[in-house]
Amino acid sequence: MATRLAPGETDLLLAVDVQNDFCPGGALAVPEGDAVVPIVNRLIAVFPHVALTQDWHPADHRSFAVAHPGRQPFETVMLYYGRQTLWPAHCVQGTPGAAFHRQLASDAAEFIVRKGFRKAIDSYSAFFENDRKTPTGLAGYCRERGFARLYLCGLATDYCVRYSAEDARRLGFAVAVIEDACRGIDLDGSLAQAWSALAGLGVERLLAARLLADL
Ligand code: VGL
Ligand code: ZN
Repeated sequence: MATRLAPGETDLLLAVDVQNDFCPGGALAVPEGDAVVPIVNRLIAVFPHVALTQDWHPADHRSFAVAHPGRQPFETVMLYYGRQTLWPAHCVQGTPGAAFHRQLASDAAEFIVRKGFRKAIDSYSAFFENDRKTPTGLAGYCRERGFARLYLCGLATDYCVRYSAEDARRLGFAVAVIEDACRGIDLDGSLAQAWSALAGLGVERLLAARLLADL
């Protein structure tokens, strides 16, 4: 039997973008996106510290295809910071699509980081915007709180979860991604690429069932 210590004072559960627009029926629905909700809730119940991210775009955000005449969602363009995938308009500030899934146990969150609120730049990672330089403040928060190990889950595995996990490793945190508490978009092999990039950075890949069973 594997033995894993129960999550403690230096462990943070970070649930990424569990929002209506990433769930079936939403503007940028991730296949089975809502299936993560009960699993994330079970994790929330056993973690003493929980933070959430919330994708939070102005209505005229530059990552939206509609801001680029003649372009379609899922095409890529060059913006000032590099290549950017164009998305259907999603998670517009204050809209129902930007709200957390109503069954998510969001009251447990000690901290909510919003990202993607600057019109000209997207932010997949919870730590840095897509220029990979502009901080969101989450790294400082985690350090001040004394978190050493971050457990990531949520949507989407191959975008916001992946980039958040990569940045967390680069910042020196121990990182685990809880695979069955995530779902991916999978554009042109992005899901397989995400898992290999994460493995290469020493990100642990866990199953919620195992984590919970070991407690
Ligand atoms: C996301 C694409 C655009 C995500 C957010 O949460 O993974 N993906 N905005
Ligand atoms: Zn977004």
